[in-house]
Amino acid sequence: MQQLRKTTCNRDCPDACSIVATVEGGRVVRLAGDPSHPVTRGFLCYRTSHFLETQYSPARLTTPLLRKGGALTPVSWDEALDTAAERLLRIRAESGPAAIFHYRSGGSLGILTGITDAFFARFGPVTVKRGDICSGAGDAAQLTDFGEEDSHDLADLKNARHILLWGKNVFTSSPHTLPVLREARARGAELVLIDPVHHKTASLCGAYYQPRPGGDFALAMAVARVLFDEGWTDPRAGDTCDHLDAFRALARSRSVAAWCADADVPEGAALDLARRLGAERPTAILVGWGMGRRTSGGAIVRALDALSAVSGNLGVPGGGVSFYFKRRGAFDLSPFQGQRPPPRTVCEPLFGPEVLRMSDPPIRAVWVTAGNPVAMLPESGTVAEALRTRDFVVVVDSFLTDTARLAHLVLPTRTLLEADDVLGAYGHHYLGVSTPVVPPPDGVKSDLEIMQALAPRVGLGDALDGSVRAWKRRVTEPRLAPFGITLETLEREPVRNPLSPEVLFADRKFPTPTGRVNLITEAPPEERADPDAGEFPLRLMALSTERSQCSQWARPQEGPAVVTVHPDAAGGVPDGGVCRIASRIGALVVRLRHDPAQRRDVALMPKGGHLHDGRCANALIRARTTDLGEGGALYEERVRLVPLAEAEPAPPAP
Ligand SMILES: Nc1nc2c(c(=O)[nH]1)N[C@H]1C(S)=C(S)[C@@H](COP(=O)(O)OP(=O)(O)OC[C@H]3O[C@@H](n4cnc5c(=O)[nH]c(N)nc54)[C@H](O)[C@@H]3O)O[C@H]1N2
Ligand SMILES: Nc1nc2c(c(=O)[nH]1)N[C@H]1C(S)=C(S)[C@@H](COP(=O)(O)OP(=O)(O)OC[C@H]3O[C@@H](n4cnc5c(=O)[nH]c(N)nc54)[C@H](O)[C@@H]3O)O[C@H]1N2
Ligand code: SF4
Ligand SMILES: [Mo]
Repeated sequence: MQQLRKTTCNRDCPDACSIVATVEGGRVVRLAGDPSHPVTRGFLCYRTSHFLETQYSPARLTTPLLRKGGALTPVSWDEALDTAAERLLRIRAESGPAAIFHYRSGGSLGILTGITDAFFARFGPVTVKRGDICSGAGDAAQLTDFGEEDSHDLADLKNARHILLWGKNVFTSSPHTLPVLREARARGAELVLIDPVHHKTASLCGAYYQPRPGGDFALAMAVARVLFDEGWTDPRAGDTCDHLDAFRALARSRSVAAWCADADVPEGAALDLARRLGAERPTAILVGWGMGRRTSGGAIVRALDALSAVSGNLGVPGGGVSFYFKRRGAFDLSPFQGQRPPPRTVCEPLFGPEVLRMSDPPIRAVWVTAGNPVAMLPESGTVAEALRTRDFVVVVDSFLTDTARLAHLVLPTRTLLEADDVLGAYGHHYLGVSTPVVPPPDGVKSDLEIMQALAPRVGLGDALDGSVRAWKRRVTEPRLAPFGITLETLEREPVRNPLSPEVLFADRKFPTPTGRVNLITEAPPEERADPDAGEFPLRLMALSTERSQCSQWARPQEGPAVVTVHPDAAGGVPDGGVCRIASRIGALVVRLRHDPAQRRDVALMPKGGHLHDGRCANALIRARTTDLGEGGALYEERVRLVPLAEAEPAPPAP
């Protein structure tokens, strides 16, 4: 007999879909989107539609693995947890808790994954990460400008006359925004894409501008200059914004033509965007997450914040500059926080170099929760070296990832279909509950179960005890009960987070120190003539692909990774040909694809390729931070293509 069971997708994705699983004889046989969910609307993305191959993959880990005599060897949970407890206690006793680094990433956005934070806050506090590889620069930009970070309701897009998709690939990275954009367009809204990379989203838009990578700051200044020169700014901007004069002076420090030349767009682009923002508002700016991942990423997002503010699009229906939906806003995270601050932090994008460098005490143990830093953090070779040289590395995952391969202990955990958790979304305001649609295989535990089993072994007693339902209640009900929302309500139907307004800043109050918008007043440092530009003419942009969730591919990958360039940038390598792509720090053999719609100064590659099979873009990318928020400047690395015949010998495997 077939049964339909619902859960919420916990992947690091803006959409947090409601999934309907068809279960037959204890096995999931079909996955579909929930037609009754207002955002999911009955469809799933490629990667989750194809998840059953992963769920039932023979590569799935179902027993703990402990390194013995060099090899990872299956052991019982008792042996695994006793070993973990003994090693962590010994390292803490010998070197102090700062010698232990707990690294948690976004493999599950379930709120209860935070239980690992609770464990290490009590066991230590230990060293934790700071900054954010994903959205550090954009988060810091919005908090600096507005004092708060959230977005207009997705449905508010229907009130917009223009929607600017600024550095955003909705087809790939947030497919459930698409129906809303299509509806807005059907009601007359005009859509514009601004992205150095040509992608399918351009087909949805009436206008498309293709600036140089990072040219957005200059383009935004050109737009601001037109707004001021044409008198299209909001007369109230002086009341709501600090530093209006300095911002105006910055925009006027160069001509529109000079700014546009810097951005590498026609002057008409600035006039067109200014008209939409100023003369024909309301205009919503949807800021993509990718744009912040560059050296000047913080300044770029701050410039867009300023454009929205001075043009009168803040706080009005159909306006706003939406970057991130406050996905944790409905939850009480205090049970995961410790009494004392962590003794020190590792900057996430600099994971490899910092872990190697830290002393007094050195990092001796690393515990990895829901992340694959070897594949996903820049300078993969250095991250791998940092892990390979620690005394004790624990990785909790469902698969033997590039990171798990380097561990001393691998603990098998649940997949998204077995998750038992609550979550919010960063692309809309609905809350969801994950409920296992099938039980996990024997021998597999959730992060909650692992930490609850480890706590008494390290002297934490019952500090983390409680059933998963009790934990779900503990995090949801403090903030939601006042609105009459219980766990049962969330389990019954999609509930919109009542704490997030439909229109952000409608009261024109900003929780900054002055209560006003903090406009940017300085340009990011001029990009000096890049000494590498001659030797490495292309900027490598390793971007999301619909075929995978970061390093979690829907299907196993074979052969060289595909790199896409403009035919003029191919250096004579034919479409479909194999060549080498080289940066200052590494090289990979790749298959080239020609695309005349791309700029001549970029090389595109999927993010998330695995290091052990030579497909990992991060093996080429140096660990560098953004101007604000300690994000990763992931899209700045310069590369060149080298035909195989004249290629230098392959660099040693990392
Ligand atoms: N299929 C799939 N979906 C995913 C993911 C995945 O791996 N696969 N990853 C998920 C994750 S982790 C996140 S954070 C989210 C968001 O994931 P992201 O991949 O960050 O998605 P976007 O917001 O579309 O941002 C990417 C876009 O930013 C553009 N961009 C980069 N640099 C610049 C620039 O200098 N200027 C401008 N104007 N644009 C620029 C890129 O060309 C690209 O089109 O999506 C999630 N969704
Ligand atoms: N070059 C380049 N690098 C990038 C990016 C880029 O655009 N270009 N994008 C960056 C971005 S936006 C992000 S967010 C990061 C993402 O980096 P990561 O968060 O490291 O990404 P994933 O590869 O998805 O790794 C998550 C792991 O968690 C595991 N997992 C899933 N569910 C659970 C669970 O419940 N518990 C535990 N313990 N594990 C679980 C999965 O099996 C998977 O191996 O990568 C960044 N890296
Ligand atoms: S990964 Fe994103 S789009 Fe795909 S099912 Fe999950 S939440 Fe939906
Ligand atoms: Mo991300």
